[in-house]
Amino acid sequence: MFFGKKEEEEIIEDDVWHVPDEDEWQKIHEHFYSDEPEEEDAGSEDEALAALSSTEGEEGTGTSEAEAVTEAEEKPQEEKLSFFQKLLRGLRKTRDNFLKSMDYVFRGFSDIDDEFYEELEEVLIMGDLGVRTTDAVLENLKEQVKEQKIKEPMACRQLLIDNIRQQMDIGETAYEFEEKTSVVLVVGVNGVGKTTTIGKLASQFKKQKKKVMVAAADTFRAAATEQLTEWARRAKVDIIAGQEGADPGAVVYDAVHAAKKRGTDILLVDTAGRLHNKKNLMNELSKINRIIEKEYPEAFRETLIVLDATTGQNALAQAKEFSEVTDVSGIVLTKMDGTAKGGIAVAIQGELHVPVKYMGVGEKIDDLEKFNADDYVNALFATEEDYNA
Ligand SMILES: Nc1nc2c(ncn2[C@@H]2O[C@H](COP(=O)(O)OP(=O)(O)OP(=O)(O)O)[C@@H](O)[C@H]2O)c(=O)[nH]1
Ligand SMILES: [Mg+2]
Repeated sequence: MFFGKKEEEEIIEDDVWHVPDEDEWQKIHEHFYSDEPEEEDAGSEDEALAALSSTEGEEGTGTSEAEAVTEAEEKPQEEKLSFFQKLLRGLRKTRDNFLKSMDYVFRGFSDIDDEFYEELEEVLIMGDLGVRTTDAVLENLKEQVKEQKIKEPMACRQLLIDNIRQQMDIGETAYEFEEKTSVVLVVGVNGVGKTTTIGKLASQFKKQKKKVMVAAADTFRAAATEQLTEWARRAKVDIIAGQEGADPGAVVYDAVHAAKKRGTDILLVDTAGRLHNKKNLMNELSKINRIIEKEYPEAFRETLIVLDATTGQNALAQAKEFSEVTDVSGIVLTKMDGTAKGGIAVAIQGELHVPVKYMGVGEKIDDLEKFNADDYVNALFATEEDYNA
């Protein structure tokens, strides 16, 4: 069977489905035609299809497939993992790559010489720690090796780990917004996981008995509002949305007033990741910011930038660009499951000094964890026993 033009037309004719956009087609295509071995996650096929289900309006006219998926998703996950286990699972690829090549260097050299440091530098850069962070880590390490007169490469392994930990140390991460009446603006380029993260956050806050509202200020694509509506339904929270092409500022205005009226604790605002050009995108964010400041000055403000960990150094560049136009107060690193570029978390905290506050470890509603730099470093250098435990 080929999922080509003919089927596309049939799907479009059937009003249960909306027209899949490029990403969705790609997802379907990858799913059905990928040569990769099947993932363990049996729900993913239905999820790919559920992503296409139309759920316009508050009544939720989802298809039966979508409902089945939602029900499955709402069931508590069979396997309850501890935070550290989830972290270990998420960082497996990063750790495998990173630690193996690092230990290869430690074992492969009998002296601490320039060549040893060069090899180590390469490993850190390949692990996506970034040039600046790598330089800082190695500089400290060299000093300590000199001071402590260390001769054995293996003896500086722990020092290296401690230095990486130190790079990530930017003080206690504050989650003040979770306890206040707040507006959380979620920004980032397209496809990084903004909408998914909002769904996950909404669900977590709702479970903590908070009054949560989401605002679909990504009006650039029709599917964006539908997608957020589906997440709002799963998380059982209120949603404020406009028509496709509506002014995102107007949606935010409505949402802010609705939030005030309904006594909402946390308003999560989804924004467009793709606009005609960067200038438009940045102007739109400034406008949204002005509206929130003017209409809701008493609200606590949080701006989370969502970054896709699989993009490595690009993620760092995106964070820098957004920081130029808006006050970014925290970072959400998504897709930490299955990436070998998890080292980017070190580069981000080390260079930007903005805390990574959450980390996405999968596509499901519960796959979002608060980020803890210490646990992260421990997971990155965890032993095989930790993994097999
Ligand atoms: N594996 C994995 N996939 C994720 C994670 N977070 C999001 N995704 C997937 O990434 C894709 C894009 O997520 P969205 O939430 O639509 O991203 P977005 O930033 O809202 O995208 P635009 O609205 O197009 O700008 C979806 O297929 C999500 O399921 C994560 O932590 N892990
Ligand atoms: Mg989105």
